[in-house]
Amino acid sequence: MKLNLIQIKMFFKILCLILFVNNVFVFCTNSNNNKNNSKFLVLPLLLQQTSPNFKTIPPLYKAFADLVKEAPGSTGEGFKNSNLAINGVRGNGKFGGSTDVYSLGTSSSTGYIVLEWSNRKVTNGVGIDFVVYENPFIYQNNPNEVFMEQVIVEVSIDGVNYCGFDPIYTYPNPSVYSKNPEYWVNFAGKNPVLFHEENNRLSEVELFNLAKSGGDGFDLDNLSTDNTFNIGCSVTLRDEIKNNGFVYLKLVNAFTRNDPNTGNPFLKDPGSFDGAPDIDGASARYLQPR
Ligand SMILES: [Ca+2]
Ligand SMILES: [Ca+2]
Ligand SMILES: [Ca+2]
Repeated sequence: MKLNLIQIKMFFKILCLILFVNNVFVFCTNSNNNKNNSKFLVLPLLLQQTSPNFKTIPPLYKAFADLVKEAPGSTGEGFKNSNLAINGVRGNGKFGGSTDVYSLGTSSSTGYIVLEWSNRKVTNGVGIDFVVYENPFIYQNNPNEVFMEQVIVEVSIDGVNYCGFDPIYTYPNPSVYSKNPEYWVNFAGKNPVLFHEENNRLSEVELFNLAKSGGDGFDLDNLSTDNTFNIGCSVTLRDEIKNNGFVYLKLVNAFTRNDPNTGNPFLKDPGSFDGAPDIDGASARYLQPR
């Protein structure tokens, strides 16, 4: 069978995710962690699961973003099907990544997706206001070592001008990658996803208790006026979003942007296959008609 590049990439991504679900470490991780891997033991499982049956039904929860405004990297196939970012969230727990995900592109022209909530806007209430679900997972029971593919999160009213949350990589040597999520401040793609639309259902209140649901929560009270990435932010826009809500949620592959501390792209886990974040979905706690 002839495989094109995307199919080959998808195969390896599925392979990594499936093996990670079983807490087995293979070539898609940093080789330093591979010393005790037993990848051959899981090949029967792999053969059963290399063709995941992606669910395309709408999510049962109204809190989830349900429209894709932009997904320039989407081909509609496999992990490149942007509908997987609005079809419900199917997390795989602390030690495994969901496969119900849209994988962002790796260039600035393909490495993002813009989601919205049909006919509604997300407003600022008490505490976190929305949650982003990527598919990170903990390495070998150590919560300070997480396999992450970081996401820069921005919000907009008009789909043109955005404000973000001032993402900062704070590791003392910014040229060295850290697997510890505490150094990746204000990024998404850090907290494993526990919620699963069918297998770990939660009330809509529990959905915004991150200890129960997982995912990365953001509070519009923390919205920044920073315009480092030339995204159109201003004090006026920041305040308008804080007071009246936003319509569009933009999720950007972090390494398609430069870290202001180094002038080079934000780092990615050297063990990642392509470093591209995988978006399972997004939910909003406070929704109002537009
Ligand atoms: Ca809030
Ligand atoms: Ca990922
Ligand atoms: Ca999904």
